Amino acid sequence: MVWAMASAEDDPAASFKRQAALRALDHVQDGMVLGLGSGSTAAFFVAELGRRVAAGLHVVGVPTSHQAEQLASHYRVPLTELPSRSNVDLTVDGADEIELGTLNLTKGRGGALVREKLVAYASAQEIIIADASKLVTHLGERSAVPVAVVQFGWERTAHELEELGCRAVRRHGADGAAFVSDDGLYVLDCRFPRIGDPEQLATALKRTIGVVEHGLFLHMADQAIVAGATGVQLLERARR
Ligand code: A5P
Repeated sequence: MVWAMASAEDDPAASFKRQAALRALDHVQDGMVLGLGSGSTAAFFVAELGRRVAAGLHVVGVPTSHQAEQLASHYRVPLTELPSRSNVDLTVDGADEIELGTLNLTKGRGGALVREKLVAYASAQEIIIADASKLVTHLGERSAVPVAVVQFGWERTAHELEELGCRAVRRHGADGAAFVSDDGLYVLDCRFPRIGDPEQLATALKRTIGVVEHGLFLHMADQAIVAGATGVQLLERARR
């Protein structure tokens, strides 16, 4: 199944998502290896990329999920594996929260956080595309932190995570069954009342046995293209 493309009619934010995605195409150059993000905003990017490939642009994509892979194939964007040594030139992906200033992110509402982080980490440049509702002052304001865990012993892992101060809820799909990621993992949505120190939390999450990866993406985004009622803005990560 190909990722359902939202229209402005059924998603009021869809036109903003599309505007941000189209602006990201300005950063694509012939010959690039591109990380292809997952989610409804990244889907607009992949669709437009496909049109440009059909018009003669030469790029090769590294998909961050089965859905991104299917969508890219649908639009005939050539694909490759994540390179073992060289970098991905540029990744364009969505996010659930973008912290103003740092451009730290929460990601993973679509459950693709493990591959998204692998590709982001391998990328020379990461651009996040989003509608303005994703901007936050502090991570955790609007989203839980998704945490991908192995299925075995997940309730014990959830308990360990709750010891860090959150409520950890196993994600379910629309059919009511437990959601299982592309890599066969459960996702626990961890709602923290407040994330005071994202670095410390990221370290604690990573240290928890049973956790494969978490949805805090710290110091990974270089730029964010954010579209809203006042137009499209390019945000740069504040360097420390
Ligand atoms: C996928 O796992 C996520 O990280 C998405 O990138 C994120 O949820 C943004 O999705 P939308 O563009 O659909 O809001």
